[in-house]
Amino acid sequence: MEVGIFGNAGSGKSTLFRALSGAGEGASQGKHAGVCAIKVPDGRVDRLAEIFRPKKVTHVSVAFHDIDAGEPDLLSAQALASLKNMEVLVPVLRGFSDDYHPAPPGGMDPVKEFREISSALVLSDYLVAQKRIERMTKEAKRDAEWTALHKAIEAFEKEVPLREVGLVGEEERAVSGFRFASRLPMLAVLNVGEDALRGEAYPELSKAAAKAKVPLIRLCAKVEEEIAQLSPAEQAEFLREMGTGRSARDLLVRGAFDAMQFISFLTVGEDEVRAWNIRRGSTAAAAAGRIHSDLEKGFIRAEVIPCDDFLRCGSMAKAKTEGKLRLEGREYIVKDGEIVHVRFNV
Ligand SMILES: Nc1nc2c(ncn2[C@@H]2O[C@H](COP(=O)(O)OP(=O)(O)O)[C@@H](O)[C@H]2O)c(=O)[nH]1
Ligand SMILES: [Mg+2]
Repeated sequence: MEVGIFGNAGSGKSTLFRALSGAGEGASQGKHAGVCAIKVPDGRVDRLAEIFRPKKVTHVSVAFHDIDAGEPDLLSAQALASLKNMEVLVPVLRGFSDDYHPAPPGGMDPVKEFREISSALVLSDYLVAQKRIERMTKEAKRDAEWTALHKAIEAFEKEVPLREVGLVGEEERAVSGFRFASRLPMLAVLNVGEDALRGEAYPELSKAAAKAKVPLIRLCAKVEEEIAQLSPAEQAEFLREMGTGRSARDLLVRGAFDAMQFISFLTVGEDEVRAWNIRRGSTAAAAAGRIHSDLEKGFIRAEVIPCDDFLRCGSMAKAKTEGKLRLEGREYIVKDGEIVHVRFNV
C-alpha cells in the first residue's frame, strides 16, 4: 500500500517520515530516497510462523513516501503527479512552534492549511475534468464517462472531493484512468509541539476534519523521531509513559488500513506464512486472485479457518477433526484474520 505524506513546507513531513522509517524494528529503507517500506506488525503471523516454521515469513507492507511540497507552491505539478500515484494521502498540518520555528504572523492555522490542501486537490481535479468535458462536448459523446464527469464537476464546484461522490460500476471505471487526487482516501496528521500532546489542541480542526469525514491523528513528529531511535523495549516504556501506548508508525499504518477499508487474511504452509491485505467485503474468489490470477480462474473451493481457532487447535489435523475448518465457495466474504487455503484447478 502506497501512502503519500505531503503538506506545506516546514510542517514536519520529513521529521515524521524519519520517525516512520527510523532505526526501530520493522523499518527498512526502500530503493528510492524518500520512500520507506514498513512491515505491518501482526502477532498472528508471528505465531503461525512458530508453528509452521516456514522458509519465508511475509507481512503486509506499507510504503510511506515523503512528497516534497516543491516550494514556493503548496502543491507543485510534480508533487501533484506524485500524489496521484498514491493510495492514501496524509497531509501534515503544522501545529507547533518554538524558538527556532516561530509561528507565522497571525499564528498557526492548521484549519486553514487543511482547507487549502483539500481545495488544491479538488481544483486540480476540476481542471482535468473540465478539459476532458470540453473535448467530449465537441465530439457529442454521452456515455458513462460523460455522466461521471458531470457528477464530478458538479461536486468539485461545491468543493466536494470525488471520494464523496460515490461513483460506482461503469461510471467509476470510466473515470479511474484520470487518477483524480480527490478520489483518494485521506488521513490528516496534526503535528503539535511536545507540550501539546495531552489535551485537545485545535478543537476546530477536529470539527473541520470530522465534517470532511477525514480521520485526524495528533502527534508530535519530533518526539516520534526520538522514540524511533530507542530500542523496542525502551520504545514501549516511553509510549506507556506518554499515555498513548501507540507510536506514530502504528497509528499511521492502522489509519491507512482503515482508510482503505483493508482487512488481512493469511496463508500458511511449509514454504511461506503470509499476511495479505484485501478490501473489506471481498469474496473468496477475489482473495484467491490476490494470491495469483490462476487461483481465481481455477477456483474450486476455499478451506477457511479463523486464525484464533487454528491457534487453539494447534494443527490443521486437529482443526479438521473438531470441525473448525470450513469449505466455502467463490462468493464467500473473507473476514479479517482468516486462514484461507484455495483449492484450484488449472
Ligand atoms: N518543536 C518542534 N519542531 C518540529 C516538529 N516537527 C518538525 N519540527 C522542526 O521543524 C523543521 C521543519 O521540519 P521538516 O520535517 O523538515 O519539515 P518539512 O518541510 O515538512 O519536511 C525542522 O527543523 C524540524 O526539526 C515538532 O513536532 N516540534
Ligand atoms: Mg521535507
